Amino acid sequence: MTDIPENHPRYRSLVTRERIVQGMRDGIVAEAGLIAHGRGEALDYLMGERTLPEARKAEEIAVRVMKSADRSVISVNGNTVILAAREIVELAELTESVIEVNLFHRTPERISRITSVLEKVGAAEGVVLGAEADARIPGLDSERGKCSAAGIGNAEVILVPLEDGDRAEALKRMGKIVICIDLNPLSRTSRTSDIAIADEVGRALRNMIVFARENDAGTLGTDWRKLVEDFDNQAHLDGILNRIADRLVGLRSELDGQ
Ligand code: PTJ
Repeated sequence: MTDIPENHPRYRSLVTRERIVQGMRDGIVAEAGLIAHGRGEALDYLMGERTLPEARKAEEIAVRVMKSADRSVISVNGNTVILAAREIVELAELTESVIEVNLFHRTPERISRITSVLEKVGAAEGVVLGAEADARIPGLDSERGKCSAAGIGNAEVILVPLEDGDRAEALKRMGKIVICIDLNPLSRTSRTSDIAIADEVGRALRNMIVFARENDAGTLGTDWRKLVEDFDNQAHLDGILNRIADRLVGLRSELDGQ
């Protein structure tokens, strides 16, 4: 790996890039995952690389929904596991969610490598789903359509970090409640989801872990569906876009003043 000096102004970002690149060399991240990461970085930059208040709110509600639903699933792909494997395992424990590996660029080797990463950071052996592919998401012809009957097939609620829009739409058609983590507030995924968390995946999951630990109110029973119904995802995403627009105007003024 390239040696990055700790005093480099973009140290964290560069180290993260190195991890993603190494993940690709190790056969965990898809090649296209590098491009997806770059797009995410650009959007994160526009947000000021911090959790916006709207995203924090969405994270809190998402945790309450995941904790209260009977069958919630966290769907994992290559980028997610390289960026936040520990967080995935911890959030799954705290919300009693099942973890399922579901890949766009699916190969048995990648499924097995991603599963191993999760097991190395604490997932119990044999509990991570995905390899069996004994069910299908109707209307989704890509490899992402292959899923586990006991996981995504049976889920009430699915958390989908770094998603492509087709699957979010197909999951909605199946009647699932979809929560996405996607830095792009304009993406089809964000617009299709019931609850879109426009935040960096690692940051989002860490915030969600804090909420999950704090939220000892127990389950909300069937009321969690009301919580989802009352969440106005479009208005919420407009709020994120307004923050980005304000930041751009602020940055331009700063530069104009120099
Ligand atoms: O591992 P696989 O085979 O399932 O492939 C995964 C990728 C990511 C290649 C695949 O799902 C893909 O092509 O995704 P897209 O369509 O590029 O969408 C990824 C979305 O995630 C984009 O909207 C990015 O802005 C966003 N994104 C990228 N990095 C992050 C992110 N969102 C949150 N946190 C990030 N670190």
